[in-house]
Amino acid sequence: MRTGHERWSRQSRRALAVRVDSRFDLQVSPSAASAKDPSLVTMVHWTAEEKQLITSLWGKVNVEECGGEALARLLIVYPWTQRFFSAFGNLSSPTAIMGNPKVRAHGKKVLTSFGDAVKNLDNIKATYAKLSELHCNKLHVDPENFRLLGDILIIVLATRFAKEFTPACQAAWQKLASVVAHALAHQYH
Ligand code: HEG
Repeated sequence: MRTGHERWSRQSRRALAVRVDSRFDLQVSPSAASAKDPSLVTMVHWTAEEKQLITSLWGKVNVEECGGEALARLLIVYPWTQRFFSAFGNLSSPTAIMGNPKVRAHGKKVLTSFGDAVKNLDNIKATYAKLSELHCNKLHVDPENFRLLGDILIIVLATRFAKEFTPACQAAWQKLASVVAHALAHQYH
């Protein structure tokens, strides 16, 4: 009889393999076929299970609480990201950041926008075309920060929804975060 831990590690190794595969898929360079149809370069396939895992968890997410927490944690753990938010007032300590209403409001905005990906899983690149342009050309946000925020969001969700956050759910969300980061980085050259 396998222990719970062993079972979990087996599942999580499988989940990790899926995650690595999906990242690999996203990084394919343009081939002859995709040169004819550029949309093929970033075409992402979602299984019915992945879609279900993503949408059912999303239905429970409070965008203000989770978005506020994710953005606050980004600003705390990776303090260089604070430079984009100099107009947000007091960011002088973790407590100040966690209690800053502008951080919370912006986190809500960001996570609400993340919800557009959930609603448009088959069309994420087009969904973020304008935002990518904004983050690239106007805000000059390093795209690495999209990946960092995605990872933090997964930690927030995994902590708040510990029961539902199975390895398969984790893998589906990791893939989604990766696709969103990729779509937002699309306008960068
Ligand atoms: Mg960005 C504005 C979404 C990551 C820095 N971000 C916005 C807006 C949206 C958005 C919807 C408002 C756009 C508008 O006013 O038209 N951001 C968004 C998503 C993600 C993301 C979906 C990643 C999942 N943003 C992100 C990161 C940083 C950042 C990682 C910086 C570390 N965003 C940023 C800044 C603004 C926005 C500085 C403008 C804030 C303002 O001045 O109101």
